[in-house]
Amino acid sequence: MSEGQPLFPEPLHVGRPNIGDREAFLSRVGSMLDRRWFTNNGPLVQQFEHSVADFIGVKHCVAMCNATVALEIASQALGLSGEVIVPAFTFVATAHALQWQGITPVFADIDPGTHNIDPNSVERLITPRTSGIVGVHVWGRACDDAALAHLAKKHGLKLMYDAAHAFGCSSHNGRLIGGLGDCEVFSFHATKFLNSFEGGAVVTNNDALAEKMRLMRNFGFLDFDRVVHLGVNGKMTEICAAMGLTSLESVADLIAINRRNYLAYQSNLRGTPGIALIDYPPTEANNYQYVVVQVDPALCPVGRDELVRHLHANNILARKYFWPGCHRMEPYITLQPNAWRHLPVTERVAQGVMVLPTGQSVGLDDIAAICGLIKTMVAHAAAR
Ligand code: T4K
Repeated sequence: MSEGQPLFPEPLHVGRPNIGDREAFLSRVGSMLDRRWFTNNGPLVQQFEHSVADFIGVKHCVAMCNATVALEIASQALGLSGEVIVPAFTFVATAHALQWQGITPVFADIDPGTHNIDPNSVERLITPRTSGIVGVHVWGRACDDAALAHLAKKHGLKLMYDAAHAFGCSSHNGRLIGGLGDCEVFSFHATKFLNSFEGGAVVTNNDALAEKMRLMRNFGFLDFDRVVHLGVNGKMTEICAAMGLTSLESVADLIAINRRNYLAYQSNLRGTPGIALIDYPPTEANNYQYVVVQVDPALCPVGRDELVRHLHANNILARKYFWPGCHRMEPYITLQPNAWRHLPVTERVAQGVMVLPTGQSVGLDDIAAICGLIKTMVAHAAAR
């Protein structure tokens, strides 16, 4: 690398999509064109739904156009209203899906170890207006379902999970995420572990809830003419299902690549002061889609933001997910100018986290170069 030139000639993104077997995908697209059936619960969507439900071991998978709409439809179907408790440390879609419908997302703090919603914080926020809790399995690590389910039962609340990151991940008892709470919502966005270009799904073991969501995602149509429910257009298209099915066939390979990359980052960065990757506990399955570095300001001589700037200057587009926390985002500052603002753990974690590129398009040489850059920067800062 000569002075002033970036280490990588082309940007290295966090969230570069993974692609399964191209021939299998193109063949599905070919038969879709032959059928002239492009959307509205077509055969590929139905196959995708069955395959996802079987993979996870749940009764129902209701595929949707994206996870944000899936969260909106699920919260309507569950009858959420008033206030719903969510973590502030999440992608803003979790909160927006509620607020968009006039439901107030009440922001809870997180556990510093798991980065997931802290049940103690949740309990303190329950009021007579609370109708539900939405936990988020951040980085695919499972929420403390036992504690959240206990709270939900005790206070008569609905419990839903945003499992956008968590396809192929399990909780501590080894059960794949998807069967917890009243329902769980996956994202199949291009940047997600399992991608269908755009897409999402609600999975549940509740027959009546699944039935209601099927109506709601299709304007409430029961058949050709009868509209029996309020609804929107939340349908997944056939081409998205074709991609989803193809991705599903590659799950084991993609986990292996992500895990290889994660271990390479871990060994390359070992011993760098104040720099540590978050752990994925051996008792839980994970898809390793997120390589999350925690920068400890007490030990690292260079700050997270300076590291990110330097990485960007070298075409490594590290991300500061989920800075600054939803509670510090403009719409919510305006809407909730009160007590929920100071969430110490969320703020500390959001100040210290950066996510690095992984997936199929990132090789071991790339990882060695990225880690080399980080280590050099830390060493130079220590010598200043
Ligand atoms: N709940 C949670 C907890 C979530 O994390 C998300 C989404 C949702 C709900 C909502 O799910 P969806 O409604 O989207 O199904 C990205 C994703 O867009 C977003 O889906 C995801 N979370 C979030 C964590 O990351 P951004 O704004 O950071 O980045 P974006 O979409 O610009 O993509 C990141 C990078 O990936 C780009 O800089 C370039 C690269 N990229 C992206 C796309 C779309 C590609 O190389 N190719 C592509 O096709 O949100």
